[in-house]
Amino acid sequence: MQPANDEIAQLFENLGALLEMKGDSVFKIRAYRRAAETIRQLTFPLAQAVHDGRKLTGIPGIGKAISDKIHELVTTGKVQTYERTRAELPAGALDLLAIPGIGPKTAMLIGAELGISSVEGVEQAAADGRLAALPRMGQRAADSILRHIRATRSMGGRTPIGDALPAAEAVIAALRERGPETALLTPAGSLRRWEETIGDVDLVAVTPNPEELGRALTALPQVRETLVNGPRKTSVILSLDRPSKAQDDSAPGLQIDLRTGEPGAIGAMLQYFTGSQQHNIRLRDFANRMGLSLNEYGITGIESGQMETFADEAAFYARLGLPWIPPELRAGMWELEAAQQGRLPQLVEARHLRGDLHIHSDWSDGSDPIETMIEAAAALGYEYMALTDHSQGLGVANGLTPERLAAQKQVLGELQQRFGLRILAGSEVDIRADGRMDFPDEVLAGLDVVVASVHNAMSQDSPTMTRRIIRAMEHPSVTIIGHLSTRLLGQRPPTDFDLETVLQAALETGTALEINASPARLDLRDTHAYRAREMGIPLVINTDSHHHSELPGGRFGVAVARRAWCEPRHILNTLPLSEFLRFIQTPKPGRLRIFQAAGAAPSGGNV
Ligand code: DGT
Ligand code: CA
Ligand code: CA
Ligand code: ZN
Repeated sequence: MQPANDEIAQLFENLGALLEMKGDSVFKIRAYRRAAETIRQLTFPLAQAVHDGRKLTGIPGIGKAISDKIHELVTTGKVQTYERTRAELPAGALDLLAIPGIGPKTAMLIGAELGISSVEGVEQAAADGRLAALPRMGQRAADSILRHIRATRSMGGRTPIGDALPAAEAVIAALRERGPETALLTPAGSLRRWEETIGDVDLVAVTPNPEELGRALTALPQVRETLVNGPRKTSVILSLDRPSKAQDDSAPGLQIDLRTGEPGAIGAMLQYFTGSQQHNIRLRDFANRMGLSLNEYGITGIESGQMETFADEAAFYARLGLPWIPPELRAGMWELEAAQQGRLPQLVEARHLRGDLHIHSDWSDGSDPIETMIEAAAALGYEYMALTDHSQGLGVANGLTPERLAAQKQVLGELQQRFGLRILAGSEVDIRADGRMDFPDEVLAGLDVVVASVHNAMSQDSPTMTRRIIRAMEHPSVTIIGHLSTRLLGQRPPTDFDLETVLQAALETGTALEINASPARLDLRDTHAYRAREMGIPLVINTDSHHHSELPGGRFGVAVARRAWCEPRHILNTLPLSEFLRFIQTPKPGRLRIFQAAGAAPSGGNV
């Protein structure tokens, strides 16, 4: 069994933490953390790259020492340095790090002095006074750790962006209404970067009355607990009233960190708290080489000691000789090189979408009549849409028989008379366990758009699932593969398949891949979409709407596409109607040329 990228990343993350406990060199520690971040974002399996003899040292954050350790892990299953370091430290010390407010030094202290190796043990020690009695700890710190343990437990970890963003938007709207005047009040952190899950929501504000803004936040009805209420920073825990099923362990909550800054200096603050941490670290190294140092207040000349402040982010980046970098790209990967070389993409935006090709009605498992869904698409100004109710095999979803599908086509024809947007007849057809389609070929041939999706037998092994998906792609009538991995964020893991082989088949067969924008799915995920885009595969941003209110939800899919560095030319449903029709009416795989003629030739990888 080859270690997956996530496992390799975790090893480096742990190694960094262990070295920090030992008080090792900060540079070494930082290098391991950086490597972990990078490896999590790679779009190819690292173990495979080692087997193929590919050079790893060109990857950002992977130098000789780390590359050697990856080789060691892949070839021997172990990293000696890691095993040795772990043996030197108290058992369970790594687990304690998962508690917010406990850093490596404290974890070490608790393990060594109290012999505690679990979160429950720390909670107990915090409650009975042993924790407060530790050297350099004290009652306040111990209380804060206890509060954090309890808050984290009731929050159950990270929150899917589909829950965090609406909650943050509601807070912003309420503060605008009830708080003091704000010249700026905007998300920062992972939310502004549109990460798929959010640890906590960071807000950055400019206001003449910071204390009042902080108080207004703590007074909102959805706030359950106040962690900090200081002059520059307020932290609270929100109750989430519409939690996704991802976190049903107990009452879910979401932490909000609100920070305020001066109007003339907010550029640096917004930049700093937008992160990512890895982006900031790389940017700081870049600035250091120019003789400049960065912090959340401004940019300081290392020799002169003079600090300059910036009213917005563009001015901040400009001082470093860089164009403004969209937050979605600030991952600490390739964005700095691209910015320096003037190669930043002109990212796709929601306004570029001209159609939605995955929409359900109450004919299958949607909750609205066809007409309501069409009206919602028309209201977004779309030029086209495909109605794609489920096929017969999906009994639970009231899938259509060929007869009902034919009747539905009739209805669509009649409705077309009343609408300006082009209504395409489609279906979301099950890919059966063996890769066959759930409708006969002649039925499929009569449809404009076929979205083929896996909905059952999701635990097949990788070779079987890979063959199954490829067989679906080889079908001449299959336009798009829907939600490729079938994952549900926080609820269902992705299926096992060989990404590179599947992507190659999509390219060879001229089959488009869906970026399913439903915030419960986000499937393709960002890194997979990144690879597909590099290869020149047509990508489609679909909402998979089951209710008319979901049609504007395309923004979550647009965010995935942006994190994958997609421009409009990489997204099939940004094509005008006439070109889109030409695409679907040209037989596979030749239709790929129509897409690529619109500008999306393969761009070649970075690695
Ligand atoms: P999250 O909350 O886990 O989803 O992820 P973020 O990125 O929102 O992280 P958070 O809330 O801890 O911090 C917000 C931003 O503040 C982060 O993206 C970068 C910046 N930041 C925080 N701590 C550090 C740090 O120790 N060093 C640097 N360079 N930046 C930091
Ligand atoms: Ca955050
Ligand atoms: Ca935060
Ligand atoms: Zn589906």
